[in-house]
Amino acid sequence: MDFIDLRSDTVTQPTAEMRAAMANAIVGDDVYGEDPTVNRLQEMAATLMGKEAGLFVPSGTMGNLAAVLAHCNRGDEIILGNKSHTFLSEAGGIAALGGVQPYQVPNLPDGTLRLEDIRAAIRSDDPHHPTTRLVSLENTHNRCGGVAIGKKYTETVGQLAHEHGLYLHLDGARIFNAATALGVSAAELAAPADSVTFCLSKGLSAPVGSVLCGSKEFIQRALRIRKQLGGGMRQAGVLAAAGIVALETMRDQLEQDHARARHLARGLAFIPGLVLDPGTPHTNMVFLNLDESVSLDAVEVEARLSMFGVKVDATGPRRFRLVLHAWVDDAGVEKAVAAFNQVIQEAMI
Ligand code: TLP
Repeated sequence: MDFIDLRSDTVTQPTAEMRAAMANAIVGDDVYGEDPTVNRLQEMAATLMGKEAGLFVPSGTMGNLAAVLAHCNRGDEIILGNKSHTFLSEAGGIAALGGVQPYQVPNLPDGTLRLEDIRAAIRSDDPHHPTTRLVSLENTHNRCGGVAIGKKYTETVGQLAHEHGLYLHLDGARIFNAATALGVSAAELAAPADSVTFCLSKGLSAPVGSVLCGSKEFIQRALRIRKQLGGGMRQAGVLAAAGIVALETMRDQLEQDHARARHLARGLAFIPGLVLDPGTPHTNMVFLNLDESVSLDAVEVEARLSMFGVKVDATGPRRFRLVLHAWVDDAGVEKAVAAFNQVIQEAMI
């Protein structure tokens, strides 16, 4: 069966053009800095982010981890949202591998952190305290509905951080979705941040990889940390080649994904028993809950939908996140709505 896979945009596969570029990539040993394709991707990425330099890493998780470790010493503290991916879904790497303590402040529904909460979290200079070193934001914000965060807010947080001698990191895994939704460039969104990670292997459909960008001096430090983490890859140009095609050809696709997310939300909104989050979708993610009239929980609904060829991820006992991407077309959206309709109707009390 051909599945419609709405679990994540990480399930996207390389396009034919990417596969051709991978097969023909000119490569070298990237640990020696000699892979021309990796170097080209890093330059492209840095330009798109408005930063001096870029570093190709195997994953968004390693990009964020290398950034935190390059900014912080052991025993330092990072201020980040309690719904941030780095806090919730990166296996505690910053603490386990970097000795960096996370200070979580509540994420508001729009993905932001209250400025007064950030201010209150900054430690005074006291030998009892860890040293606050870094603030981290996420854009788009995954757990907060895939919401895009405006550049004004990021500028304000950047200013606040810098006034206190702190750095600002941006987990921009889906920064191109944010840029598309807001009608600004990714570089504008990343400008206030000292470092930014973005992913090639989500909506941009590359098979592997993310790029961490920042100043030359920062990237030099991150390069050593990537090596410590075992992320120094050799002929990585075969992967970077797909990343270059992703940046060249897939950014325009994101608008289409957002339109399909709206289309999906409109279809699901008519199904009794489903309650969509207010304002969803902000970008390529639709969030919804099952109300009490549905006799099944989310895991049971997930299992039944899969029998109709629709894969979804239950993100709570009665909650779903549905993610649109280049591998779901209009017919896929219709198929998903029809499958939900059938499964939910059969489960009405
Ligand atoms: N997110 C994945 C899962 O881990 C939840 C997904 O399906 O959305 N930052 C953000 C905001 C992310 O959403 C993700 C991946 C990452 C970082 C990590 O990227 P990878 O998976 O490449 O390590």
